[in-house]
Amino acid sequence: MSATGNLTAEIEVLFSAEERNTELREEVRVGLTSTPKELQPKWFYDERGSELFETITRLPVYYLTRAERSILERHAGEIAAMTDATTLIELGSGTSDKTRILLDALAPRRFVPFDVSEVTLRASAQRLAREYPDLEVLAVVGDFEHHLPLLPTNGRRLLAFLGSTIGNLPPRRRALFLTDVAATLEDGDAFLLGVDLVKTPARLVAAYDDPAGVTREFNLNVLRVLNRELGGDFDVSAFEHVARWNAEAEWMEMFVRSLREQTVRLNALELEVAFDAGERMLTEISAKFHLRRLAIELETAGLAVQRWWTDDAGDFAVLLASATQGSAKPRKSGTSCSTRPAWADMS
Ligand code: AVJ
Repeated sequence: MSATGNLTAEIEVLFSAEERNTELREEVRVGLTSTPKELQPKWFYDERGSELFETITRLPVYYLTRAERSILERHAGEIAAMTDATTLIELGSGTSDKTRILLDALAPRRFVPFDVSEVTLRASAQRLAREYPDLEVLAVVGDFEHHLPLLPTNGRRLLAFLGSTIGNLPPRRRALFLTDVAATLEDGDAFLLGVDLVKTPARLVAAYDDPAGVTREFNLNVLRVLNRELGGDFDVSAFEHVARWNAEAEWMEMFVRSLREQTVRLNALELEVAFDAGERMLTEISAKFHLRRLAIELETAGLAVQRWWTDDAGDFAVLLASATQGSAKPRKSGTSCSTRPAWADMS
């Protein structure tokens, strides 16, 4: 335990502004020239997008955050006892709101919030470092589909991925991600996953199309991100928000739909994109799960579910898993691998 409090957070940038811009350009070019058109949901989260998402989490119709929080409040003690982790890593931590429940129960030595959005991450990491003076806060700017192998490895780790963010990944990418998680876990480490469950379409659609129009703003904000970052000239008022349940795939889909025939220019890409009247561009999928099927998916990826909990209504679930026997790597001894950043094996 440190006698002097640690009031500042350290920030490690794995996903630099330059890499991020390169990825943004490549993904937007591919997405806007595909049929049907699509954008990756990670581009929602500029400062305004992160704020809008925060507002969504407080909407009466958006039950996900409240349901997950109630599970964590009820079972954080049990999770702490089962994992005994000294490092809490949170993927896609955003404002690290629900994290406080885990931090209070686990009382880890170190917290590693990990997110693509550098602005949000800096602010929340700084706030947490001040609130928990004995906690070492090492914020990491990264993309969870690329940078898991670069996470710090010392001590027993609890890797948390909450909020049903995993639902943003289509099945193949989800399987790859889970395999990555299993490969990252060392003996004694654990994975805590929050997932939204399949329920009546009416409630799902309501959660993604709120009467106050916050989700609409959140969705259309991605066009403003493209305008600013790629010199685009999207007329945001010429698009509308669409949320629908895809019953076959069992995921929510969000689109922006062009209200008229129009051409949009993206100067940074030297690209002109034509939209038909009524044409939809996919901006997000949010998969909903069945617990038993998900447990099998985890197992296929090399993760064994130890326990799961749901809220009283059965809307949302939190699962605790570890790497399957034999697939978990033995803990590293003192030597550090050269592909890891220096801090990865520091205590
Ligand atoms: C942060 C990806 C979990 O899919 O529910 C909220 C984002 N989109 N409203 C979700 C979101 C529309 C959210 N995730």
